[in-house]
Amino acid sequence: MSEALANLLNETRQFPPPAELAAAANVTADAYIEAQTDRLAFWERQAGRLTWAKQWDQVLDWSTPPFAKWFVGGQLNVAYNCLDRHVEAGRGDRVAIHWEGEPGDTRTITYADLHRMTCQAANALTDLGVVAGDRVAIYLPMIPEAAVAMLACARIGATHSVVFGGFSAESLTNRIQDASAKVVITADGGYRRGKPSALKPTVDDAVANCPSVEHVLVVRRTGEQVGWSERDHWWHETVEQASTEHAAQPFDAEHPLFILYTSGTTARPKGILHTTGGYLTQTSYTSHAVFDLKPESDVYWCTADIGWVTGHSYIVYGPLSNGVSQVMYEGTPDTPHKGRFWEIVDRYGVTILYTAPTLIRTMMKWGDEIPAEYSLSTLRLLGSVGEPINPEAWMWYRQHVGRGELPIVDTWWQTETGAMMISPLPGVTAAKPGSAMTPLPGVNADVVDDQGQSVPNGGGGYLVLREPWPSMLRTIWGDDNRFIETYWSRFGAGVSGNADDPWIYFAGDGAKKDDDGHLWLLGRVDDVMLVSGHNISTTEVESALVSHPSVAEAAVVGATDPTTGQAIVAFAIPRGSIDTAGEAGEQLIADLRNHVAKTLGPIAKPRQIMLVPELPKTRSGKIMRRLLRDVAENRSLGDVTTLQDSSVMDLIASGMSGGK
Ligand code: 6R9
Repeated sequence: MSEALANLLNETRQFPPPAELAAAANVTADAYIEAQTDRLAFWERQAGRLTWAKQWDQVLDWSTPPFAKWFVGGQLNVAYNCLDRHVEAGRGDRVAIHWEGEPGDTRTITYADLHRMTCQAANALTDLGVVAGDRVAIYLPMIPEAAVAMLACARIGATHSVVFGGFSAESLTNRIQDASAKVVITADGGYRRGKPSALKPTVDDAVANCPSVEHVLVVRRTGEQVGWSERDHWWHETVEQASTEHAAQPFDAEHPLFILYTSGTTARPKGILHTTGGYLTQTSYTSHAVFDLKPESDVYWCTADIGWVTGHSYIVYGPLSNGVSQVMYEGTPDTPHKGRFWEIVDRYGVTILYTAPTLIRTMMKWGDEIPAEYSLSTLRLLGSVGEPINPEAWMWYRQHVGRGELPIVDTWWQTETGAMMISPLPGVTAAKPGSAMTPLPGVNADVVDDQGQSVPNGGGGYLVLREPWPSMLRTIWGDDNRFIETYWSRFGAGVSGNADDPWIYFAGDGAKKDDDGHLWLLGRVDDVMLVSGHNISTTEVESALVSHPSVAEAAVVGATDPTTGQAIVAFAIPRGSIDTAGEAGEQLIADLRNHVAKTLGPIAKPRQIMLVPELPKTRSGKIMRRLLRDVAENRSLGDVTTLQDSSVMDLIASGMSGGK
């Protein structure tokens, strides 16, 4: 990484917060000072934003690293904090969820409604024999019952494991088996791209190989015919008939809240385990601080799927624990038309929008004129998560969605971190396009070299976390050794074996510090290319391509090359109106290669660029570079079940003829 190119560090644009937002912001620059003065006291105060049934005795127990315990001895109920306390405070009539189905059907669910629905589900699960500590798998579309199912598990102390609705029967089987889930909650199906998309048949196939599963609860969403067996129960015949009264029992701060398997860009999925008190403390605090949530007036919308950690932390637990109103949307952004998101923003008066770079780049590709047809005047804050956001995509987001004036919070975090770790504070930070800027108050992040030494400003290396944080993963479900090996054995005490050394968490991402010490994320270190002895980050070449006016989105991989070791192969999606037929395409490819060479230096000039209509992505929107490497090296494709749309690979393969 030390030789990584320095192009992004040339980014000099910087946008201070709007004065009005800064003046009324929930969190000011004092938070950094408070956290620096006494980090544990800072987190203790944030824990105090929640309602605890029993106060903790100790903030952090780090006596057996890397196994942390936060708020030791404390007890609370997560669902109580997300629902009951708002209702008890007289805010039951506030809308919790403005839900919109893909076909256009809508539901308005208040906090009191959500509380009743959750109590019913908690009672129904209890009737099915689920007790605290049991695991429940959730395989649902983006319908309110997904949030209800999660909250009901939390309410009775069952550990949920949400599996993306897009995963295959085999992936579902693996996840159910790994956690020995007792119950599966699913639906007949959901709506995607204008038509019903079945889920129940996948569950039937999966459960056939899962002896641990005693019951399957099925929400009726599409009304399509489904197969039925003795262990199946309709949600409307059980949950919706159950009592709406349920007293939430408090659970220990370290009680397991959920398992979530990390996104399928790597081989064997890891069951990331999160617990109760620390997780809720940090998701709740970061929602308050980074989104500047004003529950009495804001309408918040996170476009993530609930099957992704972003849906867990920033649809369910963070926003609901703060008592804000939010939008939840079932479907895809281009059904029935490409302005669907903007229509939703205007319809519900969305004030805060949290989405992913992949979506922003897709919107860029569709063209500026689409958001221009909508008012978008209620928006006051924009967020991004999931991948590095290229500076040009950041600028487009600010210009075409944010009226050229809204702050953007680029939030870096992982399934493993549970909550945001690095991000601007919207009322404080003068953000730079493409940079996640600084660790949040109470978070100790750094960039280190191969030897684990902190790099100076201007240097690059590996992103690490130097101190435990409240919402950190506690282990990999059933595999403490893999937990230690994966995250704690690259730097620090986990390698040296010296108990005096600090334990250092290795995030797996490359990063840089610019001359001001601001952080730039460079993608997964596995994706860094080695070209003629130079380390080049895929993110930087991608950003260079996206900075060309004809390119909306790009993915870059290193393909084995007999002369250079690895060679840079790029896949680029042209913007909407660009002509790519015949010679025009050849010319564009030549221009792009030169553009990269000019922006980054000749060493970064791609050997080959292919113009493609789509890129393969996981359901959480991350580009699957492993597959693209296979395409670039002409290997067979392996398992593509996690792809958003596997027909994409055919398209890419047919675009292979595109010139060198
Ligand atoms: C929340 C989430 C984690 C990985 C992470 C990094 C990438 C996420 C990012 C970002 C640059 C950001 N990532 N946010 N990279 N800037 N703002 O995405 O969790 O699905 O576990 O992925 O995503 O590579 O290590 P998860």
